[in-house]
Amino acid sequence: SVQIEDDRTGLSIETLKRAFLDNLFYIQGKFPALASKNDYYMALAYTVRDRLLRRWLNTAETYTNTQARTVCYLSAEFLMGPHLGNNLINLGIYDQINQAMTELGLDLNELLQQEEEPGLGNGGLGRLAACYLDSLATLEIPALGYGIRYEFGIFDQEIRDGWQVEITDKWLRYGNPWEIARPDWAVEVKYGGHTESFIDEHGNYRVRWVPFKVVKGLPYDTPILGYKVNTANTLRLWSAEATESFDFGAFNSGDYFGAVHQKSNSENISKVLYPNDEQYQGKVLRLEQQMFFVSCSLQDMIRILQMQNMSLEKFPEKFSVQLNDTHPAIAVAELMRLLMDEHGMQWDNAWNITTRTFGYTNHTLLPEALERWPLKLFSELLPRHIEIIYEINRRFLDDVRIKFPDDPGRLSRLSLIDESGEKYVRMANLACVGSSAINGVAALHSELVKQTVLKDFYDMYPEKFTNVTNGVTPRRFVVLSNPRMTSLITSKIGDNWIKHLDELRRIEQFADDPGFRYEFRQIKQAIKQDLANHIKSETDVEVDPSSLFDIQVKRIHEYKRQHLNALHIIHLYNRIKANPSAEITPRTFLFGGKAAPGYYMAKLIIKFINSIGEVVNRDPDVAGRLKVVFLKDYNVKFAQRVYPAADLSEQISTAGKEASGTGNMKFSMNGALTIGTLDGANVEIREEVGAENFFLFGLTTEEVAAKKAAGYRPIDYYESNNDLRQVIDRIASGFFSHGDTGLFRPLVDNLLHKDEYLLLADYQSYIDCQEQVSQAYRNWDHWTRMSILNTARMGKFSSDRSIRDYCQNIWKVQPVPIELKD
Ligand code: 26W
Repeated sequence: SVQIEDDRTGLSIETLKRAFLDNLFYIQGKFPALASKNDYYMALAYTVRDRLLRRWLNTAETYTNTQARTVCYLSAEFLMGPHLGNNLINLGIYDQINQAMTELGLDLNELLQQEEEPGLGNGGLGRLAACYLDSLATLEIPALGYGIRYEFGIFDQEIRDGWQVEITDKWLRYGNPWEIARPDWAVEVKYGGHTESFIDEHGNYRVRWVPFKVVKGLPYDTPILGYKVNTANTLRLWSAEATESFDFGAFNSGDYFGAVHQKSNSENISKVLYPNDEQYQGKVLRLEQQMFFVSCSLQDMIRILQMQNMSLEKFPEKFSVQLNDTHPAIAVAELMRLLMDEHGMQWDNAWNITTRTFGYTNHTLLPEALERWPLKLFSELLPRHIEIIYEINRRFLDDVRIKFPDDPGRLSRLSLIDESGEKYVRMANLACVGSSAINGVAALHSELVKQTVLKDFYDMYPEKFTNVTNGVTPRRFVVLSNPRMTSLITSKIGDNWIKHLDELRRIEQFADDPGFRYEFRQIKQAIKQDLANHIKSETDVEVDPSSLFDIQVKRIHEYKRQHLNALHIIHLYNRIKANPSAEITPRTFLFGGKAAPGYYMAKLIIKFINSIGEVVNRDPDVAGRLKVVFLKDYNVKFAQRVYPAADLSEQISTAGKEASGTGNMKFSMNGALTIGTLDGANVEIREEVGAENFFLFGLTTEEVAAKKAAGYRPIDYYESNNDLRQVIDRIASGFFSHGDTGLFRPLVDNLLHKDEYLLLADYQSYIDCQEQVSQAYRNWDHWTRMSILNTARMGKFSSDRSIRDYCQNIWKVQPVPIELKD
């Protein structure tokens, strides 16, 4: 008899084609003849989603039946990137789908490009959350990601006349095939108003909160499939809506306009992602967002617990809740409120449950990034939470007094309320007191956390502090983005390395094999050629794929020092101008990254790079040896193209400023060599790949601190270094700004008279190190050897290792394998 495969689960090429055409007809409502590229993308996305639903539902059922201990990752940002390609890889059906599309006369790559990525994050912190969800699912750990379903994610960046222009990101324009709304599980969140105390029927003191407004949170679920396992966890993002009950009154009293106004006001809460990275701004809407997703998520956890007939006392056994930076730190007060006010628990019991539940990850030491809310604003929006915070603080400071008697300075530094001037609520302090584990994101960073921003908390609770070095997922950032290198590696050592990245060590032996080196280099060349074609079509600039691809892609920030990279370009340019036949290793300088819309200096740096490119790219003396390109709208989709094409990865932050970095890992996994400072995870990358395979320069964290303490004078470097002076003078002269000496003056003045990030102090060391890079690249065979060794030794930086660390040391949670029933 003829076996017909099910249209929604079958994996044969014939079934995949039939299912695809069926979805095109019944979901998109199109015949192939009239279908757009987007219709095809949607039909394919639904075909893939169908194939993962069985895993998703079985996973949910298993977790429910086994009452499995679950990780809840609370994050204001999830920078997921496109789902389609990743799901094909994790389902293990990439090749089948590719063939099915080819047989239908379609190009899978084109369809993949069609996906509008959910850019619900700014940079490192949001992308880390996404990598962690991938690894949690791959390691079969029960986990939920909780966040906000922003209607507008990070802005799209355009470049006009060299300047950044922000365009709203309408990622939901054509619908989102990966999410399913769950209106049954909507919850309500309260804001404003006042509190009233009363004595309940058991004679207990209780508080009732009478809010000014109530907003509904509607959950949207996206499946997060692990790599070649049956586990499909959930990313649950909350969308804000008006509550029916709330606008009903106004509607009935004839205030139609008021009712609709109130409704759109509520929906503002999940409207847009704040585009600031490492720069805190005390905006009420931002606090409303934080409270919104935190309260929705905690209520959801309580619902899950109760649905499984578990007592509230079991909360910390059922859930381990991780706070991704302080953005969700209000959870400490909100869980206390839910347990006491909504579920009648007493303080001591509620506090015990709360502190056993949370862990807090710190992602930055920059003082301007530390969240603190003006007390007045906070109290008006969250009148009940401020009462709870005062009580937490009162009890906490009593503990401090006992441990450190007669130390008023310490008390005021540790207090949850900053009372040194205008009063503020300090969110990092709340996170520290309310959590049982506190971690930094790289070894160096975790040490600095203990010695600087959280020093007093370290003195108070040393046992809470630990390190978990960041990692990235090799599924997205190697397998999906670099299929050619993936096949080469797999042809030598099999494909176990994809789940056990340490096994990449087994390609070390091939670093000595000339044939392997040749193939490795050919692949890098081919990928560079692809990127060159892309650059040509996007910018009309021609870049030479045999030149050294020197790449810096990340958010634009003074501490990341994109302008130090720019100074090096000008140095090389000056050398050519002084001697047009100078021996210069041909280089292509590529930049990408967004600046916070209100960050003037970062936007000027973008203009600066584009202006250098305008001059350098057309100067006949340069004769194509140097090219400078700023690629607009750097995002996950583009990142996947860029990492595999790099020869050199720029990780040049001032030592002590970059908490970890994760781009550094993605580059190195793809065989780029790093030029970098001893900062963040660079330190550990260098340890792993070997000092001889890493280009190190610059001051150490201690040297930076010492130099600043001694009264750093950048102008001294300018005056004593001829080469540096010529570089700065060339900028100041208006050479890169059509003679306008004013355009870059803020940049130049800042460097000469302030230079907070010590570019001038590190300048010569950077230039010398870049010269070594240029020399090394001339011996391409040796370079390729170093490149192979970088890839081979990056096992530590798989996010699987990071997640194992979290599971063992912080979350105390174990895998729950999923069996597939129908
Ligand atoms: C309140 C404003 C604000 C917004 C975002 C302050 C701080 C942030 C983030 C914490 C910034 C961020 O993304 N930090 C990066 O986190 C990565 C993941 O741990 C690290 O690799 C980066 O070094 C760190 O800059």
